[in-house]
Amino acid sequence: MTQSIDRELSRRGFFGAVAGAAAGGAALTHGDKAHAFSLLRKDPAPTPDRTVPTQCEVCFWRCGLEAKTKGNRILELAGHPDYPNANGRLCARGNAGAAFLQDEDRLKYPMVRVGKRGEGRFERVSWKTAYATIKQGFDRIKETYGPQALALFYHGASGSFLRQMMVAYGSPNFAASSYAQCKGARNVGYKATFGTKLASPEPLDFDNTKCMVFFGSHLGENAHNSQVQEFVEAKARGAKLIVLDPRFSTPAGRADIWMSVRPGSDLAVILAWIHLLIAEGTYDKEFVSRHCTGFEALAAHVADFTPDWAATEAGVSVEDIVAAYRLMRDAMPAVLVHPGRFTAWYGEADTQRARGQAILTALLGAWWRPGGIYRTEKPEVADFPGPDYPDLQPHVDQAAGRFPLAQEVTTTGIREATITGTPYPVKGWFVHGMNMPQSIPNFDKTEEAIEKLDFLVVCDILPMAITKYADVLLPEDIYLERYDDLHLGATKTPYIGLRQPVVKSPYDTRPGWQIAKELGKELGVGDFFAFDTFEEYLETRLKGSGTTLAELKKNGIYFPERKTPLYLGDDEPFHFHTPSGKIELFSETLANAGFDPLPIYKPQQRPPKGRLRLLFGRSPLHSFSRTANNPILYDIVPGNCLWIHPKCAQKLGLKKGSHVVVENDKGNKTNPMPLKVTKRIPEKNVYMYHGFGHTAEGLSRACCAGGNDTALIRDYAVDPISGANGMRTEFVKVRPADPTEEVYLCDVQ
Ligand SMILES: Nc1nc2c(c(=O)[nH]1)N[C@H]1C(S)=C(S)[C@@H](COP(=O)(O)OP(=O)(O)OC[C@H]3O[C@@H](n4cnc5c(=O)[nH]c(N)nc54)[C@H](O)[C@@H]3O)O[C@H]1N2
Ligand SMILES: Nc1nc2c(c(=O)[nH]1)N[C@H]1C(S)=C(S)[C@@H](COP(=O)(O)OP(=O)(O)OC[C@H]3O[C@@H](n4cnc5c(=O)[nH]c(N)nc54)[C@H](O)[C@@H]3O)O[C@H]1N2
Ligand code: SF4
Ligand SMILES: [Mo]
Repeated sequence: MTQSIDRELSRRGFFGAVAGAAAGGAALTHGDKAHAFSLLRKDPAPTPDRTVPTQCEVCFWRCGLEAKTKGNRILELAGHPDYPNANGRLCARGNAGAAFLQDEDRLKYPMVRVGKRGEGRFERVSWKTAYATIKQGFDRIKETYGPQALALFYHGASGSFLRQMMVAYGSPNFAASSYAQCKGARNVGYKATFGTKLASPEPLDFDNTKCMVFFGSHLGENAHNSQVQEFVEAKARGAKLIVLDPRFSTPAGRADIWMSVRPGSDLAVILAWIHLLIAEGTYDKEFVSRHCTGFEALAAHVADFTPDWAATEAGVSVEDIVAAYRLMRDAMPAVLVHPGRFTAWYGEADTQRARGQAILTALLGAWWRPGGIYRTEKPEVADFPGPDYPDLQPHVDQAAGRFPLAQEVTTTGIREATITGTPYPVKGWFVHGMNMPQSIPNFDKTEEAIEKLDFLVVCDILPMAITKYADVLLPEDIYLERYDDLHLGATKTPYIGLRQPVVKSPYDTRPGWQIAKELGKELGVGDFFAFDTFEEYLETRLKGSGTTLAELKKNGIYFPERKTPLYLGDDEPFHFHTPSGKIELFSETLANAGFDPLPIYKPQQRPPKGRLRLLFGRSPLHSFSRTANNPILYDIVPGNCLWIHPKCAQKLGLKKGSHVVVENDKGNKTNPMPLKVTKRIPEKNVYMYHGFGHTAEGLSRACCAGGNDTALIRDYAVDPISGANGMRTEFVKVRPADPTEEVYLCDVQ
């Protein structure tokens, strides 16, 4: 079966894997999996009585959608036609979002712990009791250790109100997994070069590009909706595609040049391209002389980084390196060097690689130029009036003097402080929308930190693994049941978007804003949420914006006039937010902080004998660990397989379709997983989709299905520059599953 899927993927490519499913759920409604959709739709299909525009949050692309409803039931979710991040389509995950409402495993009411922490025994309480219990726990910590001893882990739109609440209460420690475990290194590398971090969606000018360069960025498996659509369109228009990926990924299958680079060697190839642009004098001289500094130093730095050298380092051919260079040269400045998103690969090397990508972009003259990276503008709306926030203590990373260029606090930094008590004790956590056992590496450390806590609050929608450690467990409304704060979109056309309730929660759940407001009042910071209704809050913020809440509720989105040009003007003198005011090829910011000011390539350790490098990526039909239990998505992709090269499989005596266990040297292992033997993954590496192998028994579908990549990642590499956690550093063993071990059947992916 795995093989037929292989064929299916290569035949249909990303159209099949993602965009086909994006076309209004066709893959779900008309395919042989139509039974899954019957969860939502009964025959004969009822006629909707309302269409409500709102936003998806099955991932953080926040696509605009239109929900067709009847009574308190969702009949269909479809892409909003006006939203630039949706273009009238949702990805398969977005289509399946309504199934979260049907999930009987949901958290239904607030609970407090009754057994020992971690035992997972709870009893139902009222919201009032839950708040009072949190107040007691938090106030005790604040009085004994100060407010900095409290920390918030958060990910997702509604977390912003909890952040406000925690900051108002005096905590400087709030961290999202989207920084240290995702795009931290990229943002630091780009900011050091251009003075600005990249927006989400990434400002990629697919409409005008002539050549695209991807490092990883497995679009089509990574299902960021409009980015996949725009990529597909650019390709169809004839734009060239260069893909660096050890694995034959979905875009690799569509590339003009695919280089199966040795993991962690991308920067060697980038340096060779920079070398060629300078040695052959083909870089954009005008752009560089007008906007950049440090060219001489860069030229000296790359003098020895020839294509021959890079080919040996990366394990690719000189011809491919040179041919790719020529494609870029012929297309410049309309070259889209994808900056990447999940860049938590190898630690310091990740900031260095991001610098390399940024410098390459600058030499091609592709920064804020058509066909490269465009300039973003966020629409402005009013703040809701409130008191001044208190002065905050330095957060744990600042107080410890680490990660001088970090743009956010690191999750693992807070965890470290919780374990060691330095630079100061951290005794209370609020975890919102983050399933730490699966998103933060080295769960033993997380568990050790949790044991040291005086108090832990978890707010989630499902009984995920993290919830069993809670002292107080708060159930949030699902995104289709709630308002969130205004969404200020920074695409080519800046926009103000609204998430609004489509249906009412049938349970005793509440939205994040309400939890922050009510709990904030209990904690003595209610003045920060001085609105009676959320509509009042939104209306106040929209004053002077050009639209009103009534309009937004009807249309879902509003486009204020763009004030800044999309591209750099030819004669425009521009002051970049770097120390020199220029694009810094030689980074003063890095030099001043004691780091390499020019991108330094250091080869990664190769797998020792008998070990394979663990690589991982996205299932097109799942988001991280959060969708594994979604009834529809589970039905289609219930778990993951382990990808292995035929030669490695043969050496290990492993057969296609058999079940294997993946282990690290520290005693961590996966559940038995079906083996996918494929040349799409090079020798010495194995690959799996992230987000499976749940251990939470409350997940009636997802529990135990598949392997958990995060469980294997213990020795991650901390980037001293950005604080990000490189997670592709683990070497593993693969063995046949013991015949007595319970296996699950998975016929796909
Ligand atoms: N379906 C779906 N889509 C998603 C998400 C999701 O959960 N589900 N999550 C979204 C989020 S938040 C993020 S951050 C992105 C993540 O997605 P990306 O930003 O695209 O992640 P990458 O790590 O760039 O891409 C994974 C690819 O990197 C390859 N790779 C491994 N090692 C190397 C290497 O050393 N060099 C190179 N060049 N390639 C390598 C792997 O083989 C794999 O094909 O996806 C987003 N889109
Ligand atoms: N090993 C490994 N680790 C990774 C990655 C990887 O590829 N491999 N990817 C990294 C990346 S790129 C990212 S961005 C992060 C993502 O990290 P996380 O955001 O932590 O991802 P999830 O594992 O999906 O956990 C999300 C949690 O939020 C809950 N949730 C979902 N919706 C809501 C809601 O509306 N309200 C509340 N309160 N809770 C909700 C879910 O039930 C789940 O418990 O993970 C990072 N960690
Ligand atoms: S990309 Fe898919 S899952 Fe993510 S917000 Fe858009 S429709 Fe939802
Ligand atoms: Mo991410």
